[in-house]
Amino acid sequence: MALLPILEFPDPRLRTQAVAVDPAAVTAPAFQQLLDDMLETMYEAPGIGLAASQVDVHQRFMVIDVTEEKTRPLVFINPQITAREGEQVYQEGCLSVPGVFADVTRASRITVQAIGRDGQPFELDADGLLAVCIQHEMDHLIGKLFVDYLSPLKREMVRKKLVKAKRNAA
Ligand code: K1U
Ligand code: ZN
Repeated sequence: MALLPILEFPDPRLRTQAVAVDPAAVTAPAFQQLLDDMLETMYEAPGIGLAASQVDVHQRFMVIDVTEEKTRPLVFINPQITAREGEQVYQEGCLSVPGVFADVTRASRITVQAIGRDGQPFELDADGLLAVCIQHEMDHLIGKLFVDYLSPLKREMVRKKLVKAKRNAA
């Protein structure tokens, strides 16, 4: 098991479009190891989700666990939202944008189809925080960040804050 470094905004690599995972590769030991490393990295952060893009792996998969007990790890490979309804506002954070929280409006209920870590397709209906988190992680896979929902002025303030924090930490 290994902790993976998480890319931070405004790193341009976060803007990369991820490509589909070859379904035949899912059960390969190297891919299974990567999933375990991502789950370990997410739990250690701590976070409730992590997209492969955030650890500089530009393939369409992500891990999520929204339980308080951290007992329900979910793996979504090549996820697709097939239905969405309603609206909800949630104050989101992001491991790639540390220390910043902002309200984002997303669908309140979604249906997602994906491949699980066993290589089998599945479908899931989600609402509440799980629906928010799936949509947030799927945005990462197309190079989109939650700060993109902010005004350009607020996003620039966030960018300056993080660049300054990184400079001071060096
Ligand atoms: O994608 C990420 O950067 C992970 C992110 C997921 C997320 C959080 C909130 C709304 C939408 C998506 C996080 O996990 S940020 C950390 C966080 O929210 C958290 C950490 C510990 C306990 C509970 C929440
Ligand atoms: Zn994020």
